[in-house]
Amino acid sequence: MRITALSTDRRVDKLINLLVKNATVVVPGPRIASEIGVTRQKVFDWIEKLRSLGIEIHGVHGEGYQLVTVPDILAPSLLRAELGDNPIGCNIVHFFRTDSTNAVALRLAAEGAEHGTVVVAEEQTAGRGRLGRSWYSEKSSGIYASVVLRPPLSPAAAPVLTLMAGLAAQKAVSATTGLAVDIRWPNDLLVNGKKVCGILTEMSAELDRLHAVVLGIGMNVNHNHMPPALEDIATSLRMEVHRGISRVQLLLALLRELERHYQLLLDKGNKAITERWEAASTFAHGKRVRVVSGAGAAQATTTGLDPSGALKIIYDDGRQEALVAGEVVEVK
Ligand code: BT5
Repeated sequence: MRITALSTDRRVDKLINLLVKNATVVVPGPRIASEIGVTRQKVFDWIEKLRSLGIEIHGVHGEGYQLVTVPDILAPSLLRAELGDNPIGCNIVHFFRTDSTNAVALRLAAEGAEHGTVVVAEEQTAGRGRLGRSWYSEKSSGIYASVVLRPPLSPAAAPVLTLMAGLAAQKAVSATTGLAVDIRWPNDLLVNGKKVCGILTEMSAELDRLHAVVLGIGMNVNHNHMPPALEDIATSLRMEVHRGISRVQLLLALLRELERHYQLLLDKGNKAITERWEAASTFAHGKRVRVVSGAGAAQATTTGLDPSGALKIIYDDGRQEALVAGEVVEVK
């Protein structure tokens, strides 16, 4: 696979790894330069780049560099070491900045990227949501990750894969933060009624087979506040728990939960996912919702998932429907 030219230079990853491994000492600049095979000037430039992402690196004049705190950067070397043989995360492509990790992952998938390849970015300039909407992707504050899956399943399995991702994300966030996390169908994570995570599933498929599915996951982690346009509907984990959360630990938890739930789906089938989803979301049963569709908006009550992952609802006028895609908003 050809890794896209703009992804982070592997030598920057080596630099981070070297500093982390020698965190208690000052590492001489010339030693860093020779170990990673670049000039001292380049080392200096990269150190500045890492500092611009909020990583505290102490420079001791004439001696070298030392990390002040454990860096919270989604560097492949820091992540890979913790993931063992899990297929999800077998290959991690990192960007300081990219347009959209989903766009990159779809390109890599078309070039043959293997199952489990993960694309992560510290910042997105064109993060996207569903239906052409955008995803606010502040630098170094969130997790912007896209996972390439190659499921031995038909395109009909796509909705359940999406629910599977929401479930995995919910488990990762609640285990890492201790927060109560709800899932709004199909897969927005809500904390105290506000969105902390959105998931965008995109795919390439033939009639009978999924070639590749890209699960794009955006999480608001360490934002101190949300922009005015989003503050009524969105929040970050830090804003809810009043402390910083390690993005590295949260992403590791997410990738492990994705692996676990993906295996569950393959081994036990849709029901294992839809049952767990129904238990994990207050939106599954008896929720009063407004259903927004091309035809307009109408009020309904939810009555569970059908085996394909569609949300069953009964409209106030008695009509019943199973929603395959679309949007529901809680009516209070
Ligand atoms: C989503 O769309 O919720 C899917 C978002 C997926 C983002 C990830 S980041 C990594 C990967 N690469 C990408 O380019 N995308 C994926 P949707 O359900 O359409 O929600 C979008 C709506 O959520 C927007 O119209 C805003 O109202 C709101 N929104 C935008 N940014 C937000 C944020 N950071 N936090 C919470 N809500 C946000």
